[in-house]
Amino acid sequence: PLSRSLSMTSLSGLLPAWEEDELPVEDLLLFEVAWEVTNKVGGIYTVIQTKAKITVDEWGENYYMMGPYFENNFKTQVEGCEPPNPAIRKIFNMESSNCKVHFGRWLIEGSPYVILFDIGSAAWNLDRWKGDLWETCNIGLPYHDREANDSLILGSLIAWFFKELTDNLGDKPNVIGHFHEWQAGPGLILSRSRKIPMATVFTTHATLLGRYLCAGNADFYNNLDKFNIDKEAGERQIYHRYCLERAAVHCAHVFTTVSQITAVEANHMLHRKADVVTPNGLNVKKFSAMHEFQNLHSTSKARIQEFVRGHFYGHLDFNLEKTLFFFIAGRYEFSNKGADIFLESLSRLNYLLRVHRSDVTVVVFFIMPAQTNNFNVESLKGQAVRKQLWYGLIGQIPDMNSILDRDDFTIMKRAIYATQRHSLPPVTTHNMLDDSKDPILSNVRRIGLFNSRNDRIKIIFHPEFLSSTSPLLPMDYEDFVRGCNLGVFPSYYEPWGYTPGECTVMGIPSVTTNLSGFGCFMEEHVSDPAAYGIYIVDRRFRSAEESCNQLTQFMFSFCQQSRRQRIIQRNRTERLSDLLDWRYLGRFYIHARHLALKFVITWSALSPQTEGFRYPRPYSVPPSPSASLHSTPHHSDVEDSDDEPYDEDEEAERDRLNIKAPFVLGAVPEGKKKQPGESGN
Ligand code: G6P
Ligand code: 1S3
Repeated sequence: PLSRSLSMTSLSGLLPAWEEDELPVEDLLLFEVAWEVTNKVGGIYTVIQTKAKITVDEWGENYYMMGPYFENNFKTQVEGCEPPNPAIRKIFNMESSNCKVHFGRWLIEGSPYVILFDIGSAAWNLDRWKGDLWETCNIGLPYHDREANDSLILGSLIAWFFKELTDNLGDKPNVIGHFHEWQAGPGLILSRSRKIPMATVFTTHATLLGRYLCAGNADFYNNLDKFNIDKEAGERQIYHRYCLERAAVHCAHVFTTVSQITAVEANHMLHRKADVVTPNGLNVKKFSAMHEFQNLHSTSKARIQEFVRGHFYGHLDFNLEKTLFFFIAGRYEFSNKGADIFLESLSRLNYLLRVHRSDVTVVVFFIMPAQTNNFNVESLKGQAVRKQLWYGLIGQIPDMNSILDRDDFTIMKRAIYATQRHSLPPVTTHNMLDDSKDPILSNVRRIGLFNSRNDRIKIIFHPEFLSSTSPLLPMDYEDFVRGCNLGVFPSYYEPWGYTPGECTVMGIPSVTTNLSGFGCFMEEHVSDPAAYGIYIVDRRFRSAEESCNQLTQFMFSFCQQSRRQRIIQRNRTERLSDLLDWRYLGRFYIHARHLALKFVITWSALSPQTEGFRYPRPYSVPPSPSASLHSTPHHSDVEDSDDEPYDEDEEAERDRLNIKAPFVLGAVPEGKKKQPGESGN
């Protein structure tokens, strides 16, 4: 049977019981519409791709995703098949030469059904559909905006599909359409204006104006209520897109955003309060052995060390055992992603480590794609020298009886000469197309961190996403993250931000901010986030200067931890994974669907309670209690011995026991319990 009720207790010992009436999903069809279905462009792809499994678990054959058709994506990611549902099959059978629609299973976990519309095949209708849109809501799309035009073609096809479907279905079952982001907006606007009987949800993952205004260096959060939004949109030539976005938001039965902070932003930029906040989750994979992720850290770290040996050949005068790896990764939006304050803080951290005569070195990776002209010779040479040394000298153990052979001396001399170098190890691994104007490189020049011997901070800018087939750093992103010690994401504009969450589920501590959805979520739900390896920089109530100092302090105290403290902290970080698991966060989507359904059918199901909860401070005290501060890992005067026995299971168990008691989701005070449908409406 398709009816299922979720009992969260059965999913994780940490998660509280959650009562919900069964949703008779056999009477419903759920369609999720997004431009990024089978089409990786940005963060929305991660949302729908990772969420698929739990949605299919709940909805089975009644769940469909819809988006644009791209031949290559279809060939590589989708297994074509016939629609099993007769009402949908009927539409496919009647499909005329008007447009091409493709059906299949997306080959990801959960294997959801996908319905993909060939935009090109229907483009000849564009002018007519533009006219329809204008007639319906007075929004005109300029001919040169390809993205907006494509979104209208997709939307018109989707509205047509829903009309046919609901006609075929008659009274039952009912249809829910969940639309993501402005590109899916036209489908929602047209379906509602044509009064198609269906429940609709619209989720925004950022607002168009928010992104534009922040990228333009506006003091965004202090002026949210002061912007003349129509004027701002017009000046940026995005007025029509902004109209589509705003119309979709107001047409939807239920409006959701990915975080509280984006809800506030949307209220100002789009003039509607979010009904539900639907935080982004991940498909968390738990290892059967508890220490597995620590071992993975170790093996991945060894691979990064190998790369660093090559990159710094001739200058490897720092101890790799005392070297930490930090990184920032993501879209190259220099100030939105906080690369600006990160660099400034690194310069201050360098100073602090030097004046404290620290023996710790930090190698910092910037993984942000920029325009390049392949790897640079110096970086490739570094790796070649490392391999030559390894295979030439260490790879083959020399025969002691013939060690004085002339050939051996020659090989040794050549290897040693090869390690001599007259230039500093390069900051960037690639030839940059715009080296002189590149914001990261310009700031590196300003702060003077050129990988010189005296600096404790070394910088490596890898302006391309990582790949396991790279000749330079052959690791995929996940392995790379596992091998690092700290992810640093001090974003200014970040509606959610998956990067620190991805670190968390791999047990890697990270820095985020209280301007990112993820940071606010952690601040709200975890009592002492830093103790769990989530450092939240205050970029909301502090000046840039103060935020820089705070970030510097976070990184400095991280550098002062012993290895043992880092291991403990990683264990704690990993324990927060449950909080980010779709099996838990999926409930907010369920809640949004319930609310939407109430608009179109009489519905007696209880809405799930999604009231607040908090992870308590970890119970266990740090192993080196030299400071009497609370449990945030801190430096001990005497470095812990790395060999000291340490029972991770015991520590985990103590934390677990402690978490259980105060961790009550939906603990609404008596008499204040919400009635079905009350929440958010
Ligand atoms: C994991 C491994 C340990 C290793 C440690 C390195 O915990 O199980 O064997 O020593 O990682 O940690 P670090 O924080 O120094 O990278
Ligand atoms: C958006 O993608 P972005 O990186 O352009 O949506 C993501 C998924 O909801 C979100 O994590 C991110 O903060 C937004 O910015």
